[in-house]
Parts: sequence; structure tokens; C-alpha cells
Amino acid sequence: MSTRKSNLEDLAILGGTPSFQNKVHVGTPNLGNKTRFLERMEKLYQSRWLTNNGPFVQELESRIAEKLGVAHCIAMCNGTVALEIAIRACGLSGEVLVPSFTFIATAHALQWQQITPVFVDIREEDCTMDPEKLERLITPNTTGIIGVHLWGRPCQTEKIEAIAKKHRLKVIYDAAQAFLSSHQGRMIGSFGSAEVFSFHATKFFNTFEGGAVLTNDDALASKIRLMKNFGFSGYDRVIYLGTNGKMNEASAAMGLTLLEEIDSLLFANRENYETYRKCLTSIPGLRLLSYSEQEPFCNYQYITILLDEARTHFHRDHLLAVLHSENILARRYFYPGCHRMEPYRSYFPNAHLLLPLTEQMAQQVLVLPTGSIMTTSDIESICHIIRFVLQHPEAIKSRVAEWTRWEQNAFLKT
Ligand code: T4K
Repeated sequence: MSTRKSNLEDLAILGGTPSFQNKVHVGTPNLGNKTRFLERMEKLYQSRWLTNNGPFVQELESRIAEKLGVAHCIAMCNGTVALEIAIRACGLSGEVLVPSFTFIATAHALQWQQITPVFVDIREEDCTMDPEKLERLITPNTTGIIGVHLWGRPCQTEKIEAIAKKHRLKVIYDAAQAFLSSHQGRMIGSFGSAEVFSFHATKFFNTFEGGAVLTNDDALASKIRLMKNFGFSGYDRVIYLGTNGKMNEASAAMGLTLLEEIDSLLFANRENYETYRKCLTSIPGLRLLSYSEQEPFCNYQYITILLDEARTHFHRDHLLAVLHSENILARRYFYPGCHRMEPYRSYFPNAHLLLPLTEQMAQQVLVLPTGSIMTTSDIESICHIIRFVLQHPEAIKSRVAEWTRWEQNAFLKT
């Protein structure tokens, strides 16, 4: 339920009633058909098979591999562990090139294994890693590149892979946000040595917690299967160093249930994106990042806007404060950039000097709510508030006595 704003006093930050009674999140989980999920839970109760490569996990793996046209899908307990295992299985060490403008897990998955993430700047068009900036950062210690398909938008795979080939580097993609999107007509999941998805609750396709490594390399797939199960090749027989990266049966049951209705989830995301696009046009200084119309598949999972303060006269953080007071919990994915978070800010205090666009975009970006829970009217209300606020930037700024409180709030603290 939301109310329209016609006077400044209607804004919750100026004492009005919040537009939304309950908090609206960027990634409220899609839950799928409860009956179908409970039917699977009933089977799980009867079989008492809860994890360790159970039937639901096997079914989910083969369905995903088939859907994406990739030889192997190895389901995992989450995207971060899947990344760590893929990195290890590919034999990365020393230094690996990676964008800083990503979720912290991309960098942590390397550093966790004493591999140094070397941060690369991004492109202005879509905020993915800029291949033009890659080559100069390659040293004798570089062993690989991790590209990130940020917000479901493919990074520049051809250019990245050409550079990797020239320098004999391995390429892995962090495709955590790109499940069921394509790149030049080919499903994401089939690029590089391996690609890693996240099926976390906040992703449009979730398994509560979960993830997967996709690869067409048979030997790599076998190694990853060993690694995610302590290196067991049979009862009492360990032939490799491994860890516990297994997905459990309840998670896989959730995945299978959501796969059954994936088309309607994709449709909802697309409709939401179209509504945002329609309602956020012609606002000076506001750019809604578009998805390519050329691609046959896209998950439309993230609604990303960039605010150029020089033109809006309103900083992204002030808009964030206004939206949060209206119970619209927009997020600054990915502020302030991995290079400004620990331990990297201590390790590389001058990293920002090589990351001008990362710095700029991290100040401008805001991700807005979407998912099947959102109605057209909810989205229209969010857009109405954004438009209303950006029509009165100076008046609102001068009247909010409490910016300091908002700025001290954990969300807005640098
Ligand atoms: N690489 C990339 C590029 C990634 O984006 C991610 C994950 C990874 C690697 C690692 O994959 P995982 O190991 O996570 O599988 C969230 C997610 O936890 C994370 O999975 C995701 N990326 C990242 C972009 O976002 P937070 O800390 O911002 O989420 P949180 O807990 O604040 O939740 C987001 C919103 O969803 C909230 O506004 C509340 C709502 N929510 C959340 C949960 C968990 C619900 O309504 N219900 C829920 O159950 O990280």
C-alpha cells in the first residue's frame, strides 16, 4: 500500500507518512509453489536422504546443465564456496585480476586462499570490468582473470579471453547474478574455464542458500566434484584435498520447485524493468541501466540507476535516505568498492588511484526493489517519489534538518 506525494511535507523524511507500510526490499525471495515444495519435502521425509549427492541435487544439476547447454553443473552450498573451489580447481595462485566493483565475495574467494586480487577498473556503459585496463596490470605472478557479469549483464568475454590466451592465463566468471541470461545468444554458464552462479535467497532463482559451478571441461568437473566432497572417490577413499561444498536436498527441492515456474518469474522481472523504464524516463541526471534487447535471454534481476549529482543536484545518498524513510530499502550495490573494504584497503591504500570509474560509479549507483512480490503500482509509487524528489532537490536538502542523523546511520556511513 502506498500514498502519493504532492507536497514536500508528504515526504516521510519531512514528517509525512511513509509510502509503504512495510519495508520493501531489493531482493525479496521468490518462494515458488508451496504444495510442490512440500510434496518434495514429504519425499525427503520418507527417504531420509538429506544431503550428499541426493536425488534432488542430481535432478537439479542435470536440469540446469540441460537448460544452459553446458556439460557439467556441480551444485554447491553457496556461491562463495563454489567460487573458492573453482579458483582452486583451476590452479589459480599468486595474483588474479578482478574488478573491484563487485560483491565482496569475489575478492574474498581469492584472498581466502592467499591469492592476491588485483583490482581492475570498469567501463562506464555497464560497470563491468574494462578489458582495456587489464593488460597493464599483468605481472609474472598473474595466473588468471575473474570476470564478473555484474547485475546479470555479461562482461566483455571475447576481449578478456583474448588477453588471457595471449598471456596464458585462466579465466573464470563470477556469474552469481547472471543465471538464465545469455551473451551473444549463448547462455551464460558456458564461458571460460568455469562459471559460478549464486542461488542465494535474494537471487530471483534461489535454493535458500546455494550455488553451482558450470563447466564444459570433463577433467575440471571431476576435480571440482572431488573437492566439494572432501576428496572422497568412494567409501573410505580420499584421493584429493577437499572441503565441504555440498548442496543439501531441501535446497535442491526449492530449486526444482522454482525451476518449474521460472518463466513466470522471468516475466515478472521483465515487466518490473519495463515499468521502471517507462516511469523513470527524462529525469535529468538519472540513468537507468538498460538490458540488451539483442539477447534472447535475460533475467532482469537488478534495477540499477545511476545519479549524476552535477545534474540532479541531489546526491545518491540523500535519495537513499529519502527512500529508506519511505520504507523503500534501495541498496548501494556495490559501494564503496572492494578496494575500500578490509583487508584490501589496508593492503592497497592507493588502489583507488587506478580505479577512477569504480570510484565514480560507487558514488552514483542505487539498486531498486524488484521480484515477483512487487506490483506495477508499487513500482509506479517508487518512481513517483524519485521523480518528485529530483524535481525539488534544493528545497528538500535545505529542509531536512536530520541529514546528519541519516549520514551517521550505518547505511550511509563511509
Ligand atoms: N559474487 C557476486 C557478484 C554476488 O553478487 C554474490 C552474492 C556472490 C558472489 C556470493 O554468492 P553467495 O555466497 O551469497 O551465494 C546479498 C546476498 O547475501 C548475496 O548473495 C548477494 N550476492 C548480494 C548482492 O546481496 P546482502 O548482505 O546485501 O543481503 P541482505 O541480507 O542485506 O539482503 C538483501 C535484501 O533482501 C534485504 O534488503 C532483505 C531481503 N531479504 C533477505 C533475505 C536473506 C529477504 O527479504 N529475505 C531473506 O531471506 O547480500
